[in-house]
Amino acid sequence: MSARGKFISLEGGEGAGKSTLLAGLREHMEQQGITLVQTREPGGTPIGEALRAVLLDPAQHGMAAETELLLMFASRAQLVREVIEPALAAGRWVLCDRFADASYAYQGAGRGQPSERIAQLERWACMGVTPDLTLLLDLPVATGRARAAGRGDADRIEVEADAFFERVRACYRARAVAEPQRFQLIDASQSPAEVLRAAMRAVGDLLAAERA
Ligand code: Z5A
Repeated sequence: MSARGKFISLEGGEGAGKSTLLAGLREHMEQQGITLVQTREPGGTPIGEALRAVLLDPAQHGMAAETELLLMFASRAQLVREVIEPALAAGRWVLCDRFADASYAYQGAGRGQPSERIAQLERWACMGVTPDLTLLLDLPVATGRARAAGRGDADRIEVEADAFFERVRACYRARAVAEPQRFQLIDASQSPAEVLRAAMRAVGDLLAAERA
């Protein structure tokens, strides 16, 4: 029987460079002989992608914070059961663009939902699945927003004010300080090549621990 796979999540604010990093990291990991499943949140399953469309649709501006939180966890519950847990159990590694930390940052710090409520949902929805490594791409809000601005229409969350994204950033950074074994904070204002190198170092450490 193959060993259980490892779970790596990518987090960060808008325009932090997660998609850019994912492409390079995936290639690097496959060169290391790692069989990989890449997915994203919200989304990653047919049900999750349908929920993502509702969650990010600017026309849904009346969405209550509670509804937003529950839909994020509905997508996550489906992703854990349909994709993440089966992949890990089969010995594959999972690379996920955002996971539960995003709910503490956006729905918790951003929208003001109590973190204990989020923790209860996490216990219920995630079946004990937590990332082995979380790569946090950290950069000033203004820099990330400027990068994302070139992309066209903002989604329902991207239209929030800078203060919302400052709270999101502060929450992510606090979580990284609270869990230094799991988080690797990467300065995302560096060049894409430097960000990739920092991520590869962190993945290399995980791989070395796995092979030891
Ligand atoms: N959300 C939530 O509220 N609660 C939750 O529980 C979850 C999510 C799971 C969708 O996320 C939204 O859902 C998100 C949080 C919320 N809303 N917001 N805001 P998403 O991850 O799909 O979308 P995103 O956060 O908006 O990601 P993004 O803006 O697409 O950013 P990115 O993937 O991190 O960046 P990128 O596309 O790689 O790069 C952006 C641009 O910068 C692009 O032109 C790149 O070429 C450029 N770039 C990238 N890296 C660099 C460097 N190093 N230097 C210079 N330029 C760079």
